[in-house]
Amino acid sequence: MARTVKVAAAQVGAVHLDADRKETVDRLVALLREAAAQKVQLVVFPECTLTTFFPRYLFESQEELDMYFEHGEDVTTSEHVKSLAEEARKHNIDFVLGYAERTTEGTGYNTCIYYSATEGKVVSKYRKVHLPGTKEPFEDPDAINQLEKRYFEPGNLGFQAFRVPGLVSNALKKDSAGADENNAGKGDPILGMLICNDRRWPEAWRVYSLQGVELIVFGFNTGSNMAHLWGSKPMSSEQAEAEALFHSRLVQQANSYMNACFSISSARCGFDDGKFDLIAGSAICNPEGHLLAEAKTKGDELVVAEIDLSECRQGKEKTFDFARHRRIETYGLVVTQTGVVELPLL
Ligand code: CDT
Repeated sequence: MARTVKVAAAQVGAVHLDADRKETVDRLVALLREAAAQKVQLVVFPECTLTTFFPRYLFESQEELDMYFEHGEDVTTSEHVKSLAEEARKHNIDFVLGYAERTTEGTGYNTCIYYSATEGKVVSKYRKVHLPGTKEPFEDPDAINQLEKRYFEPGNLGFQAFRVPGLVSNALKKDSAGADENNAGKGDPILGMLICNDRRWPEAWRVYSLQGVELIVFGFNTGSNMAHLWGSKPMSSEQAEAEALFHSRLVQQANSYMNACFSISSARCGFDDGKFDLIAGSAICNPEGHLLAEAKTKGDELVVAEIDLSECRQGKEKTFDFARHRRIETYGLVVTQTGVVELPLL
């Protein structure tokens, strides 16, 4: 039985340091309206969508830093974001939104939420687990910093997959399911959320796929040339951008295949303040690892595809039937050791 959903990555181009938050949200609303015109059901916005990617800057004052955060428990009721939620309800479109979260206790997280239009509320929240970069800025004044370890705590919500109501018709519900039937792949879609650097860590995808995930969504801010952080050999800025894009596609396609799930990636991209270049390449990928749609620009752009979640069954029941093929007695090091312990010398 087909379980189709029309989905989109809402790629967002340059957002400058002094951008007006309302104007930025208006751009998101415009993308949502375009999605409505194309009968899209789910729109994925990027990581830290509401501001420039501020972890590249060193803020000395807490007050100044706090201007880049959303405060309080529910971002969709905040002054700026509520217009986006209203628009989503009007068109019955779900959305995923990344933002910097300051909790009421004062902790900073790099967060995203899933807003369900049918439910009229946030049904899941995820806080970025893998924070790249450094706590202290580089001494080299020309280096581009990534101070996420300074401004955010690692996410404390784990990788909680969740079912989304209202996206597919005829979803099997627990009241009508037979107790002894195999109901795998028949219920409401199972989703998981990641944020940017998380996409490079196979453990994150695997924890989701062990919960039957059918669609993983994530936003990103990926510098096209971050020589101080990538550790790559010297290359031209064109080569560096091509390489960053290659790795971004590589991890999305490979992990979608190895976990037999669809994925949507959504980029904050373009030249922030005319000098910080972020890659684009927002894309929708199927469970066989093929891209179904990909951004053609480095600006605001809606990347749309219709996906049929029943296509996950092939991988989940054959090549990657975890129950039959995984050998957990051999994987212990993955959860008992963090860094590499190289073998003794011969
Ligand atoms: N935002 C984010 O996580 N960006 C990182 C940049 C790499 S830093 C080495 C990324 O993984 O794309």
